[in-house]
Amino acid sequence: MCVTCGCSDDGETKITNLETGEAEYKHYHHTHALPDGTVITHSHIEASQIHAKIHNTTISLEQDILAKNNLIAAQNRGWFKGRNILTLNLMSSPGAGKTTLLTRTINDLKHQLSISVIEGDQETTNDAKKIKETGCKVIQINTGTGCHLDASMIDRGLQQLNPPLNSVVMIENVGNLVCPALFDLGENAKVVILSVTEGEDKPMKYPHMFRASDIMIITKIDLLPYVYFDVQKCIEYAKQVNPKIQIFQVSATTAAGLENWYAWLTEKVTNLS
Ligand SMILES: Nc1nc2c(ncn2[C@@H]2O[C@H](COP(=O)(O)OP(=O)(O)OP(=O)(O)O)[C@@H](O)[C@H]2O)c(=O)[nH]1
Ligand SMILES: [Mg+2]
Repeated sequence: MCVTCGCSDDGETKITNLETGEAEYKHYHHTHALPDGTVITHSHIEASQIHAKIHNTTISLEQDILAKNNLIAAQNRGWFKGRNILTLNLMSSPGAGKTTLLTRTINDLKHQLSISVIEGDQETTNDAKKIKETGCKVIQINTGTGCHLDASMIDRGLQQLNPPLNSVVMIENVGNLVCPALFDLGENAKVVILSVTEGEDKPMKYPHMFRASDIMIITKIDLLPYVYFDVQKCIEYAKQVNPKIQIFQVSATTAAGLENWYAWLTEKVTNLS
């Protein structure tokens, strides 16, 4: 269950290795202990049913889910650190431009950085196929009914991806401006991507995502002449919810502003070791 929106991620998750074409399925079973000692083990259970059974222990269930996730995220973080791998968690609403920015970044930096990708979507391997065309290693995680990636999915995905030492792993999260903010994956930094077609008020409306993020990339700036989007106001709103957030303005199609994003990325890789 997602602790943010309550949607069910208790179903089947599929990890497809784009190198081999092999798919691995994992069926999630969750076990929760209630204060009276009762243990609920469930799969394919709707969040509403869980809430009905244990409605006054919802908070401890949320803490249970997040604590378990944080533990695995810490293990992932150690795994990345031991291999000197920089990992970024890219999040945005659906269609903001994550895959387009990723493919452009990989193509532009492929002679400087070794980048592998974990793609997260509810269904299809479309994005992983686009990434594969760049020639880099990629796996696709399909979350089915789930609305975000979690640390255990990344843990299993890494076994398939097997990224090289001293490299970069980019995680494209499921398109969703709410739930992914809550789930630590063991990444070095969270990057929120906001396109100019979404409106400048999004940092105020979805503050958790912008508060959790280290970087905000305002993208599709080539469309600014055609949409009402006040860049300065957007920056102001983002800084209000997160004064430390670092901001880039780019277009993945015209390449405007990409040099600043690339400079940040390469510096981050250099300072990792
Ligand atoms: N004009 C313009 N269009 C862009 C830019 N970046 C992405 N797009 C377009 O926006 C649409 C969505 O881009 P994607 O990269 O698929 O977005 P996404 O965030 O990966 O989408 P999901 O994975 O479905 O959440 C596509 O039609 C892209 O061509 C940009 O910088 N400028
Ligand atoms: Mg995508």
